[in-house]
Amino acid sequence: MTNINRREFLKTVGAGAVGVSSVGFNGIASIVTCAKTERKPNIVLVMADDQGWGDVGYYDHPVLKTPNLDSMASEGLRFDRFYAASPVCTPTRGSVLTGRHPNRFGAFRPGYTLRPQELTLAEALKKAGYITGHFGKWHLGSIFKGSPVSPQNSGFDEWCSTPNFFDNDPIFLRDNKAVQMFGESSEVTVDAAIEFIEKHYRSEKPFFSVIWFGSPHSPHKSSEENRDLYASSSEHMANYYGEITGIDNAVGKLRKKLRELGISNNTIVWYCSDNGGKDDVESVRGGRGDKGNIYEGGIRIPAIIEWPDKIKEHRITNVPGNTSDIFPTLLEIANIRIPEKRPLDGVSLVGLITDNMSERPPMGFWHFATKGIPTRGMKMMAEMLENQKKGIYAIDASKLNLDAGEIKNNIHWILFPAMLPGLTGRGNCIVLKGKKVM
Ligand SMILES: [Ca+2]
Repeated sequence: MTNINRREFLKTVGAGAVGVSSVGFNGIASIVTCAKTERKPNIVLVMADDQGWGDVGYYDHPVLKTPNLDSMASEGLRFDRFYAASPVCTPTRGSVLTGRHPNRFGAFRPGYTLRPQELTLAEALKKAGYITGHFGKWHLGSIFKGSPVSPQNSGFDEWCSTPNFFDNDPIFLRDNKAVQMFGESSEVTVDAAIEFIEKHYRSEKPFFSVIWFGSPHSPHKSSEENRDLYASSSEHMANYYGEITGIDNAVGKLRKKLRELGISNNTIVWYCSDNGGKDDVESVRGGRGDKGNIYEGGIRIPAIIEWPDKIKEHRITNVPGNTSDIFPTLLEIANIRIPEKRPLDGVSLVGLITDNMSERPPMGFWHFATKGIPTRGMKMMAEMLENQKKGIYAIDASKLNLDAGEIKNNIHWILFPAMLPGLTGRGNCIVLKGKKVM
């Protein structure tokens, strides 16, 4: 999408936007698309980090217990063939926020960033009247205020986030300050999201909350309590399973809170992982290969949608879908138009929600043979917190305050660091002048 299209969109789409959207929806007369006067559903996206397809209790895992995910799967729509757009973190996460294949937005491996020109799901929903929040792992570029690819400049009103995966007692960035959190990593993340939900659930506006856990990504450091549940397993595996139990407890806390607040019926909770499990654990990967490989083991992931108002009976689908489909599905539900010429790679899965879809167009996956860029998020946040205690603030937000919408006018070509031989830059993109925008 060009900047002009993006800007046009951000100018024109509104809370009351109605009509048939242009994003490749399947043409089924939808019972879930919001009418002009109907309150749009709240939306919560929840994502695990490196959880293998079968690492859940509801697939009869021999050891692992996930009662809350099992309950969600038994009440909502369970996808048995859902895929990550990429077998690694960053590109998959970008696919969620853009509805596009990672090759199209140029995030080929971990540590690449979103392109500032992308139109994100948070921007689209915000423009249509949603209050938006991001919690936990970002891994789409710098999280600092003013960065063109931070949560702030990617459509999120509020965020409590960290650059990459994290363990217990994480340090998050909130209001552009490093904040020491205390507790099990996934529960801490959900607690921050619940704070956001409690603040806004009475608002006239619906909310959009993205909760991206740092578990069960290595190193596996479970809380003692969760690890003890798997005392008969090796210490390594007990830590891995314990981290998934942490996720499960956090999902349970979220679902309980939505019910307590009386908003669960009109809240969509969409759970999935970001890629398949790794081979350093006995993950149930659902096929050949593991994280990083374009085989079932690298891209097939657990996924569930819960939306009691519209998914009244539990169903299991074998129709394939992938993380690029999240964007067009939610835009159709929220009845948001996007510019017709803007290509998306995902398709709306609303037909699966309405039980009126029996197949999906073919999906493409691509292994881009290049190296990732390390994002040592925990180390960066620890250093920042230490400096902050000494009164040293590493980030001068005014120096980073680029307007992503203006980049095309001034700068004509964007390359990402790993595409330049000899450069191993981290953080935001490198910008060169003099060439035409892709
Ligand atoms: Ca991952």
